[in-house]
Amino acid sequence: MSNIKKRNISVLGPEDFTGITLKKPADYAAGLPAVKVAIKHAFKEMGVVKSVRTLSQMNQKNGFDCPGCAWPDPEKPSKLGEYCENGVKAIAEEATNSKVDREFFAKHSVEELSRWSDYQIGKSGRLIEPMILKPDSIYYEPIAWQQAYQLIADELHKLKSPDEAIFYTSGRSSNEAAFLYGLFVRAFGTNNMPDCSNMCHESSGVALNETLGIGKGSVKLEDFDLAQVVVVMGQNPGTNHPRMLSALQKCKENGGKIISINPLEEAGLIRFKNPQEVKGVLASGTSLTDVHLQVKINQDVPLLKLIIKRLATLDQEKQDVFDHDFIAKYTNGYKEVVRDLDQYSEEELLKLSGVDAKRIDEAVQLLANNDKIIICWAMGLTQHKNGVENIKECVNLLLLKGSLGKPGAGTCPVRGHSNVQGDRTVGIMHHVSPALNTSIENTFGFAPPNKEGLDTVHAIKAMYDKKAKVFIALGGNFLSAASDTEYTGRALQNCDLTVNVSTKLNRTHLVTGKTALILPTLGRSEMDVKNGSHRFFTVENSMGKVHQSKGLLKPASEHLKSEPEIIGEIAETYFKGSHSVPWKSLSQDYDLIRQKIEHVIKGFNDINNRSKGSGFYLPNNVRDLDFSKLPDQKAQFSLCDLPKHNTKENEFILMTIRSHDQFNTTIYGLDDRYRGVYNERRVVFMNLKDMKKYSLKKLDVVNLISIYDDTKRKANNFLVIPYNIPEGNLASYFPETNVLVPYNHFADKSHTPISKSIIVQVEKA
Ligand SMILES: Nc1nc2c(c(=O)[nH]1)N[C@H]1C(S)=C(S)[C@@H](COP(=O)(O)OP(=O)(O)OC[C@H]3O[C@@H](n4cnc5c(=O)[nH]c(N)nc54)[C@H](O)[C@@H]3O)O[C@H]1N2
Ligand SMILES: Nc1nc2c(c(=O)[nH]1)N[C@H]1C(S)=C(S)[C@@H](COP(=O)(O)OP(=O)(O)OC[C@H]3O[C@@H](n4cnc5c(=O)[nH]c(N)nc54)[C@H](O)[C@@H]3O)O[C@H]1N2
Ligand SMILES: [Mo]
Repeated sequence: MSNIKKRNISVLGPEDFTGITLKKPADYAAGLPAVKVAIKHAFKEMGVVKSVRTLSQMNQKNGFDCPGCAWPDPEKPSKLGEYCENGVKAIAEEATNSKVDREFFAKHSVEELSRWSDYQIGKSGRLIEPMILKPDSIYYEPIAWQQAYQLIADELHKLKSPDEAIFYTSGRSSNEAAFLYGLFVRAFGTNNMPDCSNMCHESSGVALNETLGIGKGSVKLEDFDLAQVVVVMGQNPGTNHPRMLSALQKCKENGGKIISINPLEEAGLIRFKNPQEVKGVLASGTSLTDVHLQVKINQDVPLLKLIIKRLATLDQEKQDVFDHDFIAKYTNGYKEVVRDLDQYSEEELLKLSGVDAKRIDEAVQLLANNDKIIICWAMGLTQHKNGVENIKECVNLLLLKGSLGKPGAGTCPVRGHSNVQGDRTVGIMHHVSPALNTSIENTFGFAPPNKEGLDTVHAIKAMYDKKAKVFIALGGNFLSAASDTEYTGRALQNCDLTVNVSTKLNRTHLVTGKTALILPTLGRSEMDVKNGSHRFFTVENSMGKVHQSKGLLKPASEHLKSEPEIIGEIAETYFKGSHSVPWKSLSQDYDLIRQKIEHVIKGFNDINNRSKGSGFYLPNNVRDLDFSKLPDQKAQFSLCDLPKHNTKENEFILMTIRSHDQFNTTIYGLDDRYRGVYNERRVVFMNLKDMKKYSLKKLDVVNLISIYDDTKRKANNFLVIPYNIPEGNLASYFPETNVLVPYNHFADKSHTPISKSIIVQVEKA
């Protein structure tokens, strides 16, 4: 095979500017501009008629679940339809009228396409037929479905060990697809199931499992109506979970208070004009944040320790600040956690946090006087070396206040992808679960492997080291989402075969193994009809509720297959029709898959019926204050160390965040309206004092450089934007900055890449 011509692929893509305009950052979210922008995106991608039809069916009880995020739907969706600006963008992106057909691929080689920006690549349109990139070619060409399945089966059979294959999942897949996929991967013989959540909420899962016995949050949507204090940490709901703002609005209207903890003052947390109410469009809206703690990047642990220390002092005086009955009855480690605080001085913690002392007083007062407290968080806490400890410190606070297992209180890790939580629940996991394995064996008659599989960062290393040779992805955009773009690119290029089951074209289709396959699949909004039956599937939202989703739009092409069908056919072909699992019938009849899910996974009984309407909640031990699975049958306090960075004089800490116009690696547009940046993504937000220190002016061009283990990584061409961000901190968008994140630096225990605290230097270009 050594005479194969090497493709001349650009792994990173272009680094050019697109023509920036700057405005003042916004001081409210949504309102009329959101409606206008949503309509613009919808009409541009889908045309007027399809837009109206599509949006009226989104998040309604008989329609489809918004692919935008995992925030739950209210019991009574609004008459205007329950969606938000960014949900509309997500759906417009999927239901676009543009198509990537065989003529497109005949015209544009992968070499050429790899020089397009993610924005251009995504805007090409929907994938509509299976395509193959042969080893000696730079052009994708059509392939029949059955031939594609056969090729995959042959490559899998060629491997020396099942552990030489990697099976990635992104969180858009339904419970049914994910269950079948996990089943096939285990039947094939490996647990190599890296998942987008490895880069996302894995730190939450680990921390919550160890402290509370379940890797999910405990609150329900209605708890926001009752909460006295909601803390929103390391999360930008105005952009990433806009429908959460309605819940915060309700909390405020009921007298609740909001504390936001974030290095940035995000518009969505300042004020909200609810676009689904007339007054929200016309009037001044609801002010949300009562206390903003402008913490330095990754200094949440010192900040929380300071708050807890202050609360402990107050509790010593009055004995009623902490919930001592709750602590005695339900928890382990209280004394140690309080004693541990003695080693820190308040001055030291305050200085590390970077927060104004007066604001901390206000937050302490709110937390001292109330006990219906919800803590919400997302990537600002999880994507650090100490991501797991960040969350454990939040749990400490909730345990001290007895803010768990009662109305208006609890943990709220706000999930990313619309079914990332469900995929995990039904078995997408690189760890071995003995209970799940036994259950699978009893139901299907084969024994799943008992060896731990590879997560995302270790899967990349295995491919780089040529220990894994086949990469299969059920959704996602592995290359752009993962850390260390150049290293990950090489890893994928080292594979013999890379396969992507996808809706839209992305970079992972262009930076490939020797042979590559694109298998186009139905999107969530599309009608899935087989043998005259209009099939539905189920998803689980961020609060553990399972419900149905039924696509209603005409599919982008008649050649598309559903994810379960594709998985079932691969399995059927691989096992040549002789295996204890009836792959083909499962892949055609989702009711049969659901029956099996019911057998194998706890809490899904009578799923076919119960998932109708608003659906049903899965069991959650924290809601019941049942900690029987944990040591001493108690919830666990944790001793968390302070994060260490040892930055040198000329180094910054960089967080890589989302603009308002993207969904992860899908770039909807080039504006970040709330932060006042238009028509440009290659920007870096910097404190004015730092700009002066380094003699930088607004819109100066700089390169960002990270150095880890003597390896220098560089991202070129970023425009400096003066911004209200703590000194020594920087913010920039991903995926452009993923080239800076070292593949081998990740959170302890959860292995989540350190995408929110990368040490960088800034050089003038
Ligand atoms: N429209 C849209 N919706 C999305 C997505 C999208 O890309 N676009 N992505 C989906 C996915 S997969 C996910 S996981 C979620 C992501 O949702 P978010 O986590 O809200 O997304 P990020 O843009 O990464 O924002 C991180 C926030 O944390 C803050 N932050 C960064 N570092 C720190 C820190 O050290 N401490 C504190 N306290 N704050 C910090 C940043 O300033 C920013 O406000 O959204 C989901 N929904
Ligand atoms: N530096 C940095 N890196 C990050 C992050 C960060 O904050 N900073 N965030 C991380 C996070 S939180 C996450 S979750 C990951 C995201 O990682 P991924 O989930 O891998 O990436 P996405 O961009 O969401 O994937 C988009 C692609 O999914 C495909 N797709 C969309 N809908 C469907 C569907 O219904 N079925 C199928 N089969 N395919 C579909 C489309 O082809 C689209 O191109 O990125 C991570 N990477
Ligand atoms: Mo995510």
